[in-house]
Amino acid sequence: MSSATSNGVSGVGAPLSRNPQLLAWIGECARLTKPDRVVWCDGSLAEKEALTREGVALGILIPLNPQKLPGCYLHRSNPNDVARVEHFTFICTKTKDEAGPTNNWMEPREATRKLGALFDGAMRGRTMYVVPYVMGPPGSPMAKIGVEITDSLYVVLNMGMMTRMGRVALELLGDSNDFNRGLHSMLDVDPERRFICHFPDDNAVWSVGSGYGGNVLLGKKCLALRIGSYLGRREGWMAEHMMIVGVEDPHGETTYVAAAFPSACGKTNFAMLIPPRRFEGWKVWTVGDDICWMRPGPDGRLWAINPEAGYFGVAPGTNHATNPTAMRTISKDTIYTNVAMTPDGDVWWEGKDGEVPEELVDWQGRPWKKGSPEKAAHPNSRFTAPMVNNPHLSPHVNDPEGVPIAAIVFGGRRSTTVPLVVQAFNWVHGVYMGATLGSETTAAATGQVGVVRRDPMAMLPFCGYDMGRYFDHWLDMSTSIRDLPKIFQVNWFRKGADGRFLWPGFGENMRVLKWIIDRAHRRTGGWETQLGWVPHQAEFDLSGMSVSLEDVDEAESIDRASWKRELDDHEEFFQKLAATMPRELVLQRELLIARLDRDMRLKP
Ligand code: OXD
Ligand code: MN
Repeated sequence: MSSATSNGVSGVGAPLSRNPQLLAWIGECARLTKPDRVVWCDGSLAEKEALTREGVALGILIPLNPQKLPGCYLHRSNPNDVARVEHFTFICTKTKDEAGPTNNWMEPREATRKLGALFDGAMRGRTMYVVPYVMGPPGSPMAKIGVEITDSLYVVLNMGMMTRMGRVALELLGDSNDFNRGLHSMLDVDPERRFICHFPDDNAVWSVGSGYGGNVLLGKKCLALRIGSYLGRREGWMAEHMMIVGVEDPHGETTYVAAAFPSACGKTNFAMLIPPRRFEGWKVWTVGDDICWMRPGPDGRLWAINPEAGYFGVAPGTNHATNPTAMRTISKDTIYTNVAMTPDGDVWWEGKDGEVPEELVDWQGRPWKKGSPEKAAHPNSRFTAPMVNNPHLSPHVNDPEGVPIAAIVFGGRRSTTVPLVVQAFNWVHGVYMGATLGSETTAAATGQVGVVRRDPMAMLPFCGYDMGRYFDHWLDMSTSIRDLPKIFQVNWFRKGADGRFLWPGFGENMRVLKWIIDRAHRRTGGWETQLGWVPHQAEFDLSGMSVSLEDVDEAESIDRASWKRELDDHEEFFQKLAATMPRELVLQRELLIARLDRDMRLKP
């Protein structure tokens, strides 16, 4: 922090930068929001400690058991504010067409007027924190700078983990005007006065009325995806909702894979996969678990960075079997949001290891007893942890050039229809697979849970412009990448007629990953089916698995009747985007229909 008094945090901070545009904008925001004091965040450890002490004193943070969880705190959000609010999220481009039919649109002047009125005096009696941050490794040609102005101490502490925050950003920025301007106020956390507005033409975001991560950590979904995707199209790169892993084989060769899954489909688990015993000598390194920025490199390959520096993961279901790496990562210096607490100051959530405790304090701070019909932790409760805690963090996570991507994977949560793994015939077909990605909805966003919704490239809530044009950008990218990554579709969630999951998932997904890598390097065969290439039994390593071959076969099966229904659904979705839908994708659908009409042999 720029200046400190006895409690270590208060005082009107002297600016940490002389950048005239930055100072002018901060002045404007202060005149509008009228805070009692302005604090510039420098990203130091002393600042983090002081803010944490203040957070505890104010009841924003509850200290957890320091023996079990050193440096960890619990935060309880307002119960009306526990997930992203897609219906209050707007793209404010000059015309509605630019935002496209899948985004909410607000005319920029109207948005400025409406939110300006809400921001007026919003920080009276509060501190305005100035949070400069870098998305991506400092010095990377792909990195971007943002400054978030916020009245939430929780946001500052989270941004400190999720980004490279503080002086580093101001030094990189220097006198440049090229930074994202993010303004956030919690207001009174009223869902009726909650808006997240993106102004892609101005590289700006205004967020009011929420304190929930996805709505208020403006570097994440707002800058890295919505504004990022818009800038990516303009500047010839890609901002994607993908995790990135490096898979090292026993000879020390590492292959990088990027994978898009809709929210809460196990992307973080996949990014932290531990290979099963059969894969001795193999290692999976996490580069990123949520967001991936990619651009063509001079060598003709597609290079990727993780713009983030931490994990904002879903807690329920995380345990030592599903994600031992995450359990280690979140064992220290972690902020938990909306999980339950045990009497001895440990955390708990549905699907954590061990016995369900007899008594807990639930996510809303109420006493909870074992057997209660209500969930103790909110289904979208989260952990925020710095990536340096990850014991399997890729040694290349800070490489300015990023890592070269050999394969791109699209996955969704589908109990029927979509097979375990399929490789696209080519880039356009792969773009079709991504464009028609569907998933059963989860608790990461407000709304109905468990219905299939089309979520192209897992970007439906995050694409900052018209979706048809976004597909076009994907198709266009193929002209600037000489060595195109191979594209795959996976589904870990297929169920049998009896409702059982057919595939064990988690670490066993390594078997699918290995096939993907072998295919990407053209080292293994496969069967050509109507949907694409699928693993040949002989080339798909299933040894040492407890699952039956019949189940695997069923998980890979293609049912023509369900595919006919699926394709009707694709058509319905494409209709919504008809105005800008690239013709290649419409033709891909027709090709698929024609292939399905033919009796192709699926397996030997
Ligand atoms: C997330 C999400 O928080 O996708 O990553 O909702
Ligand atoms: Mn996400």
